[in-house]
Formats: sequence, structure tokens, C-alpha cells
Amino acid sequence: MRAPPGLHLEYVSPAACPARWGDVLGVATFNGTSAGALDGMTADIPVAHVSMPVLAAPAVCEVWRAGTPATSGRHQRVSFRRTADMLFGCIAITEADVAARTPPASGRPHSALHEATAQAYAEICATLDAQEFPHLLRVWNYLPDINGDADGTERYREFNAARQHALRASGRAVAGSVPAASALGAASDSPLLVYFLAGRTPPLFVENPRQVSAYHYPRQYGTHSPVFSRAVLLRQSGSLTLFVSGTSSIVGHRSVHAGDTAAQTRETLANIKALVGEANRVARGAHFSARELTCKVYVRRPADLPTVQAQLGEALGTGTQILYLRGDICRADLLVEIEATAISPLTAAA
Ligand code: 3EB
Repeated sequence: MRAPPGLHLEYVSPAACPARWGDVLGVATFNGTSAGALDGMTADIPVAHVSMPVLAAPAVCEVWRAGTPATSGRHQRVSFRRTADMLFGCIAITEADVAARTPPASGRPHSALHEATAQAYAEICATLDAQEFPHLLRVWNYLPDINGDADGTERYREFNAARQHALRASGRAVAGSVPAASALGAASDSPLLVYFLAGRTPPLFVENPRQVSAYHYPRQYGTHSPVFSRAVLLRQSGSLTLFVSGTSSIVGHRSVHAGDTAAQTRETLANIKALVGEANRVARGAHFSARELTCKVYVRRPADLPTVQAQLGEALGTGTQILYLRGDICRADLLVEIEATAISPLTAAA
């Protein structure tokens, strides 16, 4: 069996992981799938171990394939694998290690999370510069205890400040031409984990007409806005890929439907549908439908799973691939967040 050309994404159980690894760019595992379970098989393929329980299914692997043979490499602490036009990378940094290396006695100016985030982004940007992949397309950020407190500031805000500083220091945009992203809370003893996809040609950046751009959020959400686009569209190798950022029950810049999981899920789906409509409007040849999205759904309270599932079933039907995870959302009043990917072949005419 040959993989079709172009980027490919699937969620599979570790046991069903493919025997054929040549065109696999990278893997993310959930549910604390032991490092060992994949080790023998994955050889030098980057694996991002996300410390987040899978809901309603056993352990799951998120597998990104390129459709053409890939080669692996390492730059500082970034493990990566690439083809001629796509690069997958991941980096994990333990805050305790950062703190141990820079004891407070030496006048550490920032929290360990700030330091870990700055280092992760500096090393990611250095990797992309060295490999000549200038365009960060999609980034997944998992940080422990995201709603907790770091020296008097919410840890997510601390992360935002460090991410923005590091991107600017590496000469990158902090608004407008910025990657799609997700930022979620993982288990409290886990490292800061960042994995990403990068390309050689610029994508289209898509914003949601129902929402203020995250990089323009007012200061009530933190001194430094989150740096991400609502979605990114990539035209490459005969296909069109839509990366939808983590999306929540936010209208304008405000969280809506506090405490109401069903309503938050419906609002989130309305946001995703608006974004898909916007992508179809701005990209020649795009005919995406919400029903063909591959989704990752983060649920704060496991007991809310049936409520969330019912809303998704109603809105998306039964044909979509959906992975449910237990995770903390970056605003304390949000109960659910959904990210998505769609890959569609481009016809010659498009
Ligand atoms: C939001 O819309 C919800 O900080 O990278 C979604 C996607 C969210 C990405 C990020 C945060 C991020 O603001 C939170």
C-alpha cells in the first residue's frame, strides 16, 4: 500500500501504528503512552508525549505523514523530521531543570515557565533558520498547570509573554503572519511540550469574523497577547490543508456561556463553521466543510464528555474523526476547546 502524495493525518491506537514509517514526519502520543510502547518501532522519528488522558478510547497516536520519504535530525533539544517541503519538530523542557540551572540566588528575572518557554521557542526558531524552513505553520503547546499562578501572574499569561518575546527576538512576526496554534494545560508534573509543523512557502492566514484576533486581545487578558492566527491554509503538493487553531466559546474577545458546557460547545462549533466559511472565501479552490474536519476536543471536566459528544454529533454528523482529551483550557471560565485539520486534494483546475 502506498500513501497518497501530500500531507496526511490520522489518529490510531499504538497497537495499530503502521509498520511503514518511511514517510512519517512525526507522532504525538496521548494518555501517557509509555515511551517504550513505540520506541522499537519509531526509531528516530520525533514523538511528542502529551501528558493528557484520552477520553472514551484507549491510548491514541496522532500520526503525521508526508507521502514522500522523510529524514530525521536534531538541533539543540529539537527533534525533527522533514521532507523537501515540510518539517515536523518537537521539544520538551522540564521547568525543574530550568530552575535548577538558574537558581533564584543568581537573580533569576523570570519564572521557570517563562524561561522554559523562551528556550523552547528560541531553539525552534534556530532549527527553522538552520533548516531553511522559514514558515511556522502550526504549533501545539502543552504546559502543566496552565491556570495556576507563577510569581503572581497566571501561568498562561506568563507563557504568552515569553512566547511573544522569543518570537520577536528571533525576528519573527508577533501579529498577522503567525502560525495556527493550540495552548492547553497538561498534567501538573509534565514538561513544557511544544510540537510544530513548518514549511518553505508562506501559507494564508485566516481570521474569524466573529472573533477579535488573538494577537489583538485587549490587555485585560494579559500584558502580552497570544501569538496565533485563527487558522492557516497551506497549498502544497497537490493539496490544500486547513489548520484550525484551538477554538473556544469566545465571541469578540469575551468568553461566553460561563458554566454551560452545551452552549459553549455550540458556540465553539459556530466559530469553527465561520472560520471554515472564511477559509473557503479567501482561498481559491477551497471547498472545506466542517463535516470533513479531523478534530481534537479538549474537555475540562470528564463528566461533560456526553454533553460535548452530543453537540458534536448534531453539528458534524458521524463521519468525522474526533479525539477527545481531558485537558485544561487557557481561560478558567472555558470548559471546552476544539482544534481541527482538513486536507483536501486540489483539482488541476483549482
Ligand atoms: C482563545 O481563542 C482560546 O495561546 O496558542 C486557542 C488557541 C487559545 C491557541 C494559544 C490559545 C492559543 O483565545 C485559547
